[in-house]
Amino acid sequence: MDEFDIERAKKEMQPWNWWGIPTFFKCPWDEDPANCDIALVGVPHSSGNGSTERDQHLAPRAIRNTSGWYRRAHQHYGIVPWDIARINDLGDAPLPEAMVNDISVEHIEAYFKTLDAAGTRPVSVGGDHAITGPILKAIAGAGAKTTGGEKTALLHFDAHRDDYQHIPHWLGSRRSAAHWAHYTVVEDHVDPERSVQLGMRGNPIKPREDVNHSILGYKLITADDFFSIGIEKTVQIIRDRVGYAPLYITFDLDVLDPTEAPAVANLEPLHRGLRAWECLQIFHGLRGMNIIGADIVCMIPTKDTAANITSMTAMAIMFEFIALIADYLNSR
Ligand SMILES: [Mn+2]
Repeated sequence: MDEFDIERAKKEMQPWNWWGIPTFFKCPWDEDPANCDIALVGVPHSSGNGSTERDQHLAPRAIRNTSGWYRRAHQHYGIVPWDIARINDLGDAPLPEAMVNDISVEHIEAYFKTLDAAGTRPVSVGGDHAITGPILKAIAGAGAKTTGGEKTALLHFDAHRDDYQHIPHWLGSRRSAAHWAHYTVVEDHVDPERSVQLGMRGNPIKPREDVNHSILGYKLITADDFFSIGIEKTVQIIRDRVGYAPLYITFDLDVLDPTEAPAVANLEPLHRGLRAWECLQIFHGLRGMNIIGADIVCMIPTKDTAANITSMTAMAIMFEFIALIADYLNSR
């Protein structure tokens, strides 16, 4: 046997899922946001939603594990994201007071401000939906470098509206997973006139007056609306509404039908949810848009199937967001 070149062998092994350290998509681990165009970030935060099980902080670890399988080219766009953009795993947002939601959201905001200052675009894995408020505050609105101080458009996939201005607190949290879609509008980080909430369904805790519209100004496309108007019309509504504004995407996995994503925090059974492939068609319809960041939230890996289907679906969605941003950056 010739001399074994160990360093070369390590490079050859690097793409294989079961070999080495499981970073997101086996990207380099580099905590400096200045070193990447797209920042893959875990936000292991679980104290923003006390209405259900709280193992949502375990999702970044689960998706790091499954995503190694999926370091792929994007066939539909004809790109290899890892080759056309600098994409690193930055690790996790530090949460030294993880049990206290309203302090943790401030820590999340401070962390994401370092990404904003570096000019990188985050694709994050929660955590519960309380993480989206501080991310939006850090990267959009007055003082944000990412949007040049402008508000962002928001595309919000969810079974729930998370806009509970009429609930003063959620088990003590005032910036919870149920409040973020409200306070980011009234504090001028999100422009509701350019934003869409998509996929809402099921029964609320109390009957709402504004069942088919948003008094905050969002365009609301309920799951039933979506099933009647279809994918193409939905994409057209989103593109017309967002226009050339910067766009942030937040994806609560409970928008998916529970048959495809069982391991989520607030399951909505009986009422039909979106299929993963329908979401995929919508993502493809967003190609070319100025997507400044995205997150995937509300996964509880301890409830997943033996085949980790929710984790696999979540990481495939994460890949789509990475590909959309890499493709946009590459086409500028
Ligand atoms: Mn939800």
